[in-house]
Amino acid sequence: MHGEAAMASSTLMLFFFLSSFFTFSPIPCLGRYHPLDPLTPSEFTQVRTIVKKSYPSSIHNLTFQYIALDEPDKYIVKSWLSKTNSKPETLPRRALVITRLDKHSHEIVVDLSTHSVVSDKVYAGHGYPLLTMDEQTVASELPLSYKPFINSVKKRGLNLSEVVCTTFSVGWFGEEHNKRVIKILCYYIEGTPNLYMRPLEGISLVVDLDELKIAEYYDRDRIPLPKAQGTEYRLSKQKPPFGPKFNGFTTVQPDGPGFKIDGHTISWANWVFHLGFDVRAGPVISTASIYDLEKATYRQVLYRSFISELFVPYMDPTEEWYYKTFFDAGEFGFGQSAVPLEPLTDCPENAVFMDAYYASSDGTPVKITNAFCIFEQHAGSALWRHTEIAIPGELITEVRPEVNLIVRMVSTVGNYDYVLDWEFKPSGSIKFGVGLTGILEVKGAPYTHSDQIKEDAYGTLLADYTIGVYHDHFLTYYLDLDVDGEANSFVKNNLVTKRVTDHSSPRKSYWTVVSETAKTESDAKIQLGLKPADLVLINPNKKTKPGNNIGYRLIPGSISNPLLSHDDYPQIRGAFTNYNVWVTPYNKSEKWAGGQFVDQSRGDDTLATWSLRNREIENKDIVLWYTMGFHHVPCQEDFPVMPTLSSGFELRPTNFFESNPVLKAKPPRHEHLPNCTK
Ligand SMILES: *[C@@H]1O[C@H](CO)[C@@H](O)[C@H](O)[C@H]1NC(C)=O
Ligand SMILES: *[C@@H]1O[C@H](CO)[C@@H](O)[C@H](O)[C@H]1NC(C)=O
Ligand SMILES: *[C@@H]1O[C@H](CO)[C@@H](O)[C@H](O)[C@H]1NC(C)=O
Ligand SMILES: [Cu+2]
Repeated sequence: MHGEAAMASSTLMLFFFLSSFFTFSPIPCLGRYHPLDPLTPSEFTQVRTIVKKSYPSSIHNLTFQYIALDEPDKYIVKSWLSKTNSKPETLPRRALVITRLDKHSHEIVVDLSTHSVVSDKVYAGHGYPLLTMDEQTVASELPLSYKPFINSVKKRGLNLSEVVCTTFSVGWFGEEHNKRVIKILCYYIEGTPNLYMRPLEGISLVVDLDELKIAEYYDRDRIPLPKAQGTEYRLSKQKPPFGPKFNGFTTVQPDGPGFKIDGHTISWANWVFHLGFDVRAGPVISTASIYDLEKATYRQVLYRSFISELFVPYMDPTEEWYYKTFFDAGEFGFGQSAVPLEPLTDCPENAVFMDAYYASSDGTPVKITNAFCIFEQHAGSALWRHTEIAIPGELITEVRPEVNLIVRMVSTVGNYDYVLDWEFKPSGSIKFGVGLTGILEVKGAPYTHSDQIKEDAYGTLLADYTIGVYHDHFLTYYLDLDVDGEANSFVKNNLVTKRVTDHSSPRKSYWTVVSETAKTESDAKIQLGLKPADLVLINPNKKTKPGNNIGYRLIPGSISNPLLSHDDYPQIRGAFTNYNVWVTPYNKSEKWAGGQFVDQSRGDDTLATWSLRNREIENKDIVLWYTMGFHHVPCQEDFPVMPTLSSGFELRPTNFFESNPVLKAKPPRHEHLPNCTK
């Protein structure tokens, strides 16, 4: 963590915290510790020691595929939060460890307070755990010392020292038996760092991950190598002309940052929430509550939210490409793929940064420096406004400036970069932003002009010998809302056209709201874009003074439904994208929409299969799952690196407050006078 907020001494922090306590009492958490804090480096080391004691390396082949906090039960977290002076030592601290142990997957629960293994189960189902960075690195270097591969490179007249290989999960296509393997494809970096644009198309390898040995090798086609020319993206290597040019810009916060970070708890304006990290999900936002000025108390909104899965199927069914149907969270780890943020470009100058940690495959902690940035964004837009011109002799203009708090992480999964934002608005909205940028995955093809393409090329010709292959990105968010309490219901407020038939009005039609409360899971499966409706999570046990249901509604973002057929293997594994919206009863072990073991999974442990139980969801602790999708038809502007494509969705209070919660928002102080007519 860097920046002013972090430099404050802990006494000073306590003072800040107490002062906010007195302004906004009662603040729902006070103190540095939180039961949902991610594992610390020393806790990772402890876990490693405890597991290695059971399985000494002299006798066992042991790798750690996933280590994370085994989150305490919700009631423990809630009861801890309700006490302002809980001691950290009263918190349960457990870790969930997934290992590969002598070619089996184990799920081990470790208790950190008793230094013991609580349970150890061999996983007998389909699929394999998260791929570690370490095994992928070793696997991708194997070809460089593999004779047949070296010969193939020579035969093409290429230099081995310019070859870089990377790893691709293999998926599942109906095979009865699968070993834990990974595909390796290689690229040429002569004259460019943009390896993805220069595939050695036609060469592929399969590596057995438990043996870390090459299991299969193919050199099938000879396709021209795309040129390095035009693929460079480093500014230092570009040649004139340059442009467009931008003038300098500063953000000044004369009163300092308006938020406080205490451990992993962030409080800002009327919000307080916890920011965690998971090697698989990346950012995890928990126990978000908003202060209600009228009720003079914090009210619960979101218990826990994270990106549960990201499904990215490519649309080329040919031998070299068909398997490319990635699950970026469950296979590659959205957290594991987090990259250090660049101050002043990834985040504005007023941002504060935070590090994150995960465990390497031998269990030692790995630090991601500046994995998160947290900043206030003065949007230069109106939070609300009105100009009143109807009153004779009087002109009223009231405008409140919009200020938001953003938590950002960037996850670079191989070629693609995902910019992930959690944006808190003082109006009570939480916006979930995603920006897609980075480099396309391209296929080498023997074309230099689209006229030469006679059959389906499965993509767009971007440059000589370079096809940007069609694909999708489906991001599935886990949203455990607890709207003003745990027991919630899911309501579809359908907007329905009514005909006026009795000549009571000159009008022939109007629309009205017909509400429908989802009783069971099947009532809540929704493909968006078909019927207009407000989708609201309400607390059926509470009402506003005028009698409306207290709620939060989902304002969807980019709406895309899967186009693969439902019996296609990737879609069976990615069946959780068949609907944009699902609601399930809260179950601590149902977190990963694609299943716990996603690599080579068979779709038997997904949100879609859990939901077949059709459980009751009315007036229960429920979880909302939302999938935001993008169909990506690559275009030339995406080459050689893609300008950010932004989208997002919003959770917005709906009859949650008695009236506009930012009516009395106090504008910030400004240092500079504006440049306008006075
Ligand atoms: C291979 O690399 C060496 C050293 O960088 C260079 O001298 C040689 O010309 C390269 N050969 C080819 C075929 O690019
Ligand atoms: C670990 O795996 C490697 C590769 O399969 C094998 O050669 C070695 O004997 C194994 N070690 C133990 C302790 O089982
Ligand atoms: C929670 O989910 C798991 C996995 O779907 C299931 O096996 C278990 O029975 C569920 N528990 C309850 C109480 O429904
Ligand atoms: Cu894309």
